[in-house]
Amino acid sequence: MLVLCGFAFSNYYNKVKLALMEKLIPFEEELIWTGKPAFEAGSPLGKVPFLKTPQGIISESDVILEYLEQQYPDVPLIPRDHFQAAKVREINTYLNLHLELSARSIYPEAFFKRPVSEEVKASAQKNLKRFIPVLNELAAYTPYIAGDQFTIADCSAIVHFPLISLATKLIYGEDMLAATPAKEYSDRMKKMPSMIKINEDRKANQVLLMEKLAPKPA
Ligand SMILES: N[C@@H](CCC(=O)N[C@@H](CS)C(=O)NCC(=O)O)C(=O)O
Repeated sequence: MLVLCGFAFSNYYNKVKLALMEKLIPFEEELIWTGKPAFEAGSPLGKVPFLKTPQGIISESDVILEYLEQQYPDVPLIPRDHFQAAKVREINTYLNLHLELSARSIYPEAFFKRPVSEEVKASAQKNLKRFIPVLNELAAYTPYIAGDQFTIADCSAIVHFPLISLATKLIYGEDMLAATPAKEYSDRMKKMPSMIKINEDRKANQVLLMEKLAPKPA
């Protein structure tokens, strides 16, 4: 049995969880926090998610998705056509490497009351202003982000967009995705049965995470 390790508040964890659920792959979940616990459990950088397989551990969400695709081909999340497959991977890369990673630098202040510098905020805003229109050019939303098939790019978009929206709203006073098709797409996709379950689990885990991060009484 596969074991998805990490915690349900993490968007990267939920990206893999969504792929597992949509591919109808049986799996278990193990709550492991980042840093020392994840490192000691076998994640090379102490990051989550990581996947325990009968053959060993795999880290990095995109690598895990590629493994699932090869090992469990029955419900494909990457088109068979090589060009279409590359276009899906292209959108997926823009979502993770450009959009989410830019927005990630403002999460400490947006979500965890840990101030970030004005330079970091300005740099993230500049990057997002550049990358969001590019994503709009690449994305189809017909009805899925890369076309008529649900793909690994949807697994990224569905979990990243709400965080990017909320973080930019909190830090810049403006949801930078509000005027783009990502908004309507996010509203639609959160009604998927798998996403309803993932969001319930996320909210329950948020309570645990906030308890864990709360300052301990002296
Ligand atoms: N490139 C990684 C990113 C995963 C990631 O950043 N996970 C966060 C939690 S959402 C984490 O582990 N943060 C702790 C750290 O960066 O040390 C992936 O795709 O799996």
